[in-house]
Amino acid sequence: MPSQSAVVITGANGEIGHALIERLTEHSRDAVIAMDLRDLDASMARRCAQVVVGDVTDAATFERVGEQFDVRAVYHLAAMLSTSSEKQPERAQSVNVDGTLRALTFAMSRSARRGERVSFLFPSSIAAYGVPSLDEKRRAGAVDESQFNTPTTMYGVNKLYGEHLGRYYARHYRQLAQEPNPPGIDFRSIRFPGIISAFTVPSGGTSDYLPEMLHAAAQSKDYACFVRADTRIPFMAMPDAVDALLGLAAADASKLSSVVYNVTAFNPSPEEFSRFVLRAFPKASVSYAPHAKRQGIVDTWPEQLDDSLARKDWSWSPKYSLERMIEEYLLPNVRKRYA
Ligand code: AKB
Repeated sequence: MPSQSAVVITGANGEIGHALIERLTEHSRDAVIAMDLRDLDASMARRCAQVVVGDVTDAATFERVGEQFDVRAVYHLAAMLSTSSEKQPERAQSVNVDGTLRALTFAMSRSARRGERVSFLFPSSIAAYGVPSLDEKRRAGAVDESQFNTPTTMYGVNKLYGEHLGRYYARHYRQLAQEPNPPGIDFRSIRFPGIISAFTVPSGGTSDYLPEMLHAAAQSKDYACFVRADTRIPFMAMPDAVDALLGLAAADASKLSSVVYNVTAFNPSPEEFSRFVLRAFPKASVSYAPHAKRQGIVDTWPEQLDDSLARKDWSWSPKYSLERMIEEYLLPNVRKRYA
């Protein structure tokens, strides 16, 4: 019988993965099993009970998770982000959809073994939205989970489908089967806005311009922003993103009225964000060289998210306003990092 309570984190080497490993290994008794295509840094690997290096599209990768672990939860973070996915849509389908299917199948099999449901946390994205025009984007303001579910990117299509797949596995799996199903999974997902970390520079995303600007400025470099100065989409600080995942994971199932929740914190334009950044790092500079196609993608993402459902159902609330994130989280940590 498996004995050690554990959580599996796929895509453990990504930005959210590192932050989540740190948080879980400091504040939870669950063993952490990290899974990624690439090996983890020694400092991260040291925190984990097992590191599985492998592709999430391959069932064999999941089969290597130790039998001794009672897998209580899966945080399925592995994904190709929006810009990378547009370069290789077929590979994106494989990683973002087939990989999710593998992770769900793994969670189902572990639920049968433990005789209880396995929690499945899925980060979805603002990319699940596709607002048809800039005019409509401005008119729409804060968008709720049910609006504009017509993404224009492969990544957005994959994320939206991942939400549906999770709902199916949690609520309707093999609904015509005669024999009883395993206890199954408790699927919960969050549509994240752009996320800003003081410790990692993202790559492959289309919301990367604010974190790229910050990290360039902290090294006194010039930054040519790939979207217009007045572009507006929602963002949040990495510690709040991790809090959101853990908060939703811990929420009482009877209070949850949905499997998909928006979360958000603030929505500065690059120009507004650059004022804070350049005040802190006056030797840096920011210019604008919009990339028409990437701009086109960001223009289909809402300018703000309505996260009232998350606030109501599981008391979600971000700790960091824009000003607080800059003063208390970003500046002290990026100064240390590039000192
Ligand atoms: C991306 O830009 O692809 C991601 C996202 C918005 O989910 N950061």
